Amino acid sequence: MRSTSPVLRVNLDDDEFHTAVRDGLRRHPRMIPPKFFYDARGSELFDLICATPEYYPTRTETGILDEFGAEMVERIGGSCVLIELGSGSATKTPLLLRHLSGDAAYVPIDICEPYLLRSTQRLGMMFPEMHTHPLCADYMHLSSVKLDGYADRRRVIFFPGSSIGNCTPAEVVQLLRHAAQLVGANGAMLIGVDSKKSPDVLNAAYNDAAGYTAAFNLNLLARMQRELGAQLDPDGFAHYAYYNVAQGRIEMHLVSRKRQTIKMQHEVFQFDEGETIHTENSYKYTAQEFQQLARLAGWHPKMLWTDREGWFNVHYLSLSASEPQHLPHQGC
Ligand code: AVI
Repeated sequence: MRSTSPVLRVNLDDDEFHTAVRDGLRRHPRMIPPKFFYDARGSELFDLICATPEYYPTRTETGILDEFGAEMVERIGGSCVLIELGSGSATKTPLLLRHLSGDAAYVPIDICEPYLLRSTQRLGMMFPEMHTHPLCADYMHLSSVKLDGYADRRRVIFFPGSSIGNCTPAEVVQLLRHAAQLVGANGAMLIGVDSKKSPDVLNAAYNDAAGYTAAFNLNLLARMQRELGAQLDPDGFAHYAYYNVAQGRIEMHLVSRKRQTIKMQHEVFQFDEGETIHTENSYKYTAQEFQQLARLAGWHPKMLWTDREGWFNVHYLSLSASEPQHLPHQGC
């Protein structure tokens, strides 16, 4: 019998968007963290980005999970509690869930409640035996997330999509440390990480011809208008994304097309023409670079699955040093 718990809300601060925008616009260079892209409209636009021909990470990781999902579940154990960080529309999750045992449990964690509800319902219909416990929470504050029950089961974090790339390397280590605390000594993690590759491929992925990435970036301004009453000219800013080779990251910015102001709750922010709001970093890592960060956080890299071109890696990390290690696996 299926059991789906109601959505639990944890660690969400309703005023956080306002504080982040105000503080981010006060500083120079200006910066707003990427987690604020994901209101309902932003989440929809992100799904559209994932389906574009230029945005290779989604289809590449999906291919890896499709081909090696059974092997991955052999490593993590079929009766585990699978905790998905940033589950969103959870389109890749069935590629693992279909190999889990009937008594496995699934804990999707996402910041966007409507998305969490929708994907939980869809997965509940696909896997009627599975126990699901959705958590509406910000995984950037994972230390405040506690899981009850299933004390006898192995806890495994599933963190696909290379969302880890939106953290700085220092934040990666911190997040992986908190993830280790959440799963406990016997825990494990499957994490998707986008690789370094040709700047042409990377630049195209963040500048799709259909304009969804631009709309996703600009939606942040629309969200500021809707939720914070910000007075601004949305056409006064342009989407700008480029691969910063030295930093090994895509940077997204909103560039001011003219001299203008944004007014928000009695505060006026002056922009020069060409001045930007830095809205996202998307770091790309070689397998070795990422494994090094994982080790700093106390994890043992045990296995790696990749595609034929080596564009994307799914790492299996364990907290147990004694678990056997395997060579990289290539496919798709
Ligand atoms: C969610 N995250 C991994 C995406 C990325 O590629 O950094 C977000 C994104 N931004 C623009 N396109 C996609």
